[in-house]
Amino acid sequence: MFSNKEAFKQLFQENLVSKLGKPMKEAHKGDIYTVLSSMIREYAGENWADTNQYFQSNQEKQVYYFSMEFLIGRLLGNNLLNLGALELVREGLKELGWDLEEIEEEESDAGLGNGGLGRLAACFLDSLASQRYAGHGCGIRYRYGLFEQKIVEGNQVELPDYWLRNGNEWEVRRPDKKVEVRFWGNVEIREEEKELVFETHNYETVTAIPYDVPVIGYGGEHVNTLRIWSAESTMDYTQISGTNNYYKFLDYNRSVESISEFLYPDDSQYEGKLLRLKQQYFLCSAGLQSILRTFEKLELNIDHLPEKVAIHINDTHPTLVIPELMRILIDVVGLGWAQAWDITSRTVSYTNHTTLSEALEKWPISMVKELLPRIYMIIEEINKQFCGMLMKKYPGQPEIVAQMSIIDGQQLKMANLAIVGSYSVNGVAALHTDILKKREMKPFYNLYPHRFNNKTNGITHRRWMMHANPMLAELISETISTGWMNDPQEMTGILKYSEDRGFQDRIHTIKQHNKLKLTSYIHEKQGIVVDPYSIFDIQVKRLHGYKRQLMNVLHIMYLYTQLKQTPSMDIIPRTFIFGAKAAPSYSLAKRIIKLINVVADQVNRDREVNQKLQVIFLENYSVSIAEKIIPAADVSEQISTASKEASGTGNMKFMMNGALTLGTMDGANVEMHEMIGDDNMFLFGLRSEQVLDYYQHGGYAVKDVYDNDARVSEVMDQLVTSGYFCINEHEFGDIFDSIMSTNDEYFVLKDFASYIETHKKIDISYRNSKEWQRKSIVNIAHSGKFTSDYTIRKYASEIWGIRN
Ligand code: 26V
Repeated sequence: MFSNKEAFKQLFQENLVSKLGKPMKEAHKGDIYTVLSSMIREYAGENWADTNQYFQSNQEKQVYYFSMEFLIGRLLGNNLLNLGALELVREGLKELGWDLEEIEEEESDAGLGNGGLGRLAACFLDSLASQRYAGHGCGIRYRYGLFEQKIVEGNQVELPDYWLRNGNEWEVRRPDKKVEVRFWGNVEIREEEKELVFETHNYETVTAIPYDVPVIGYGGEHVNTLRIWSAESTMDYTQISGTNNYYKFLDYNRSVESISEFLYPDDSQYEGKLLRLKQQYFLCSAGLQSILRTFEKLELNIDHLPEKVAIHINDTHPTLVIPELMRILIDVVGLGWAQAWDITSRTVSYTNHTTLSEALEKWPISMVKELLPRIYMIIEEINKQFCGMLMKKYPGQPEIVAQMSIIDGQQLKMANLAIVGSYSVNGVAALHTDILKKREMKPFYNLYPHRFNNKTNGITHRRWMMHANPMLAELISETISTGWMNDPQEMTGILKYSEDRGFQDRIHTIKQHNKLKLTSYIHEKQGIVVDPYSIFDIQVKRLHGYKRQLMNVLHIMYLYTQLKQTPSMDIIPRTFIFGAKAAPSYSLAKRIIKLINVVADQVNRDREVNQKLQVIFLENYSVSIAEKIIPAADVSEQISTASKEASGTGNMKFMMNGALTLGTMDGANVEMHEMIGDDNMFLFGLRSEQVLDYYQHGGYAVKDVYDNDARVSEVMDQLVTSGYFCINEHEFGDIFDSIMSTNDEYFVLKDFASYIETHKKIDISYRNSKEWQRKSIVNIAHSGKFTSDYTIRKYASEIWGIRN
């Protein structure tokens, strides 16, 4: 992009002056970041326009990926990488006296997501653009991302994450592309020329303004769009009647703008729930209107919509695209029901990301009816026709109809609506899809077997290897040349060096380098000196019961107790590292964070054990922190209760960076195991069929395990009595009870013995460095199968019908 380093330096200094009016000697890091990123964005602008022009003139089919979350993280480094300008800019800046890595730290993470589902959407955008597919993101521009986590006296405290504080260099506000979204009102039904006409009156209008972020593909030529919508009021205060209209006007503005204020507002109260529903409809309606505008430019009959547009919904949150598309086709375009339904259900496809019942969305009918009266009528009609068909198909089996109905008593079941209105339903790993077909969605699978398919998740190797672990990327390129960057499955080429001492040593050296780097980060952030030669055993992910961070910390308590009893115990020093945010209303999850911090404090201060055992809880886990942690991991903890983790994507990031997985046969771990075998990962615990069988029979007898395994009872008792830990009497009684009185819903104690034994195997295995490196190489080599490039190719050919 810049012809050479000198040209870059020259241009950069000119931009500094023209954009900020500053000479180099007065600039600070933030200025350098601002100028550099705006230059990159402007540069990408040309290819962005060309890409759009190309789509338009070729009438290319476009995919729109609707998601409430896009956890894109920082963009500067990745954009430079994809533009092929990373090294040149690094060198140029260095000569101007700046360190690129430090400049990258100036960017705030776009935390427009919560966890795996949002990060997957971001990896998909990168893979779509990098493989030159016409695929765009459609989301909400939340003013506040997921909260910023502080740990105060061991407890999680949530602060607002105002990621836009210093502006956002990557986005372009496009007021010319605004659309209107309507809420509330009442529907009037008239007959006109023997057709029913539906007209909503007394609605409230919200203006949706799009902000476009270029998604720069690898190579820099292909640039797609992430379009995020912001809610604004367009009313001026003279339009509000009555006295005090100025204050009413302010209130009104605030209520409109609140739609795009927060990601996942607290929905424990009615108001919060309503706001979430508003957000979902806002995204769906704004996104659809803008898609249809683009489609109109093709001047094709509306029948052609499914040939030119694919709409994908990332979990059920954007399911309202189905009735909204119906509404537009019927009320605006003027189609009849059957034709509208045919078009809609050939345009929309749906991914399910979880089987946890609490995450399966249901909305109170009364709320939907009031907020979206016309949409509710359409949903009712979809359901009426669907149930009518079911009754014919399953005569005398009303229980099947009841189970599959979209409207269930006073609730709207979003997954049911999503399945009925889509032509494709996919799970995110083979096991997960299997569970959907055989259990959670069985009646739907029986009805529509061809709709169901699997698409195992993947991650972008550009961010998670090339950018996060440049030394490893360099070593791979040196060894097998650079072809793997475009085709990551070529990484299997390093397999033949897995026994090569020289190669193993270099893998080891790189890991050590990354560990040292993480060590200094931890020191800088938390003031703790970590032993860089210890095993880095890492669990980073959202905090949830099923992910079993609790089992991990109970095991640490077990190890600590053992070391106190036998200080000379021979173990390889281990550093356990956690990073996790708990949902603000999930109190047990927050208590587990507290427990980890209490244990960490004591272990780290205890000079008798801290040479062998250390525990770190890293504050505010985020994409950019993940990029620092993952390349430094020796052991990747993927220890969910089998059957509960739909796929996991952290597991893949660790594998790609050479960590060995300690995991259950859950989610995509199963497929990792298929690739690399028992020898190259550490599996333990119940299998999913066993877990599901237990669930069917009311669980297992937790008391028996507690009574019969001293390792279990000893650790559990220390939650509520002062044993080796300075834990007050009953201090963690709530955690104790959460296991003992829920019959250990997540099988923490049932799997505990097997977890301990497997940790011992890790200790033994790590002693043989040659063997460890060999395993690590095998993991890296096979990680190409788990790239989002591969996954996206499958979506493209098997679901969306698009070519690159
Ligand atoms: C649920 C909720 C519940 C209330 C608070 C906000 C919120 C936000 C999202 C969700 C749905 C969570 C679904 C999800 O993130 N699933 C994860 O998706 C990953 C990508 O497919 C997958 O790797 C993980 O295994 C799966 O847990």
